[in-house]
Amino acid sequence: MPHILPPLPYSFDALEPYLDAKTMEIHYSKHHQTYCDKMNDILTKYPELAIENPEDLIKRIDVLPMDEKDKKALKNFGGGFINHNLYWSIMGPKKEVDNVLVQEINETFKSVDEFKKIFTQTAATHFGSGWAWLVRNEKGDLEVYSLPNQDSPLSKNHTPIITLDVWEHAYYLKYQNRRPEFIENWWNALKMI
Ligand code: MN3
Repeated sequence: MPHILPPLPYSFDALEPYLDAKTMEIHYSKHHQTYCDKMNDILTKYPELAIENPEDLIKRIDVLPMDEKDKKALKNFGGGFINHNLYWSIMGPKKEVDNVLVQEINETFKSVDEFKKIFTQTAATHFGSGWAWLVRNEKGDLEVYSLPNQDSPLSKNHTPIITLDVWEHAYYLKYQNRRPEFIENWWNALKMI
């Protein structure tokens, strides 16, 4: 069965003025849809993998029994599919603060503000296309880093918690080259902290 995009959990304009409706519409219905379609195209050659959860495929991408070219494409398009699913799900027009996460952030980074500073710096200075991540690493600790392209922390055996898309398509229409301004505004759209 081909995979389909989960519905966006809010309207395109729900995150205005931080993320504008036009960017949201193009990002979800063009960029994200394309990742989904291209992932499905690759998986038609591998019916035994196509029935699996894409997260599980990305977790063991390095050892999947696939042609190397297809594997690289699945890493990009399957990664793009799951990364955007997470991205839409952690944002919302209303704060739904996760107090357990906030407490753990306080313990790990001293304060939410200090965490935001580190994450913002990581996202702002990532060179080129990619994502900034807050993950739980293999030791169970919180960690912040960025990854290029559509790479997923799942492939490092880490669990993604918060992520920010810093591909230009995520902000260019509204913010042009002002990635730091986009990031500062984006914190208002993140619902859990
Ligand atoms: Mn994107």
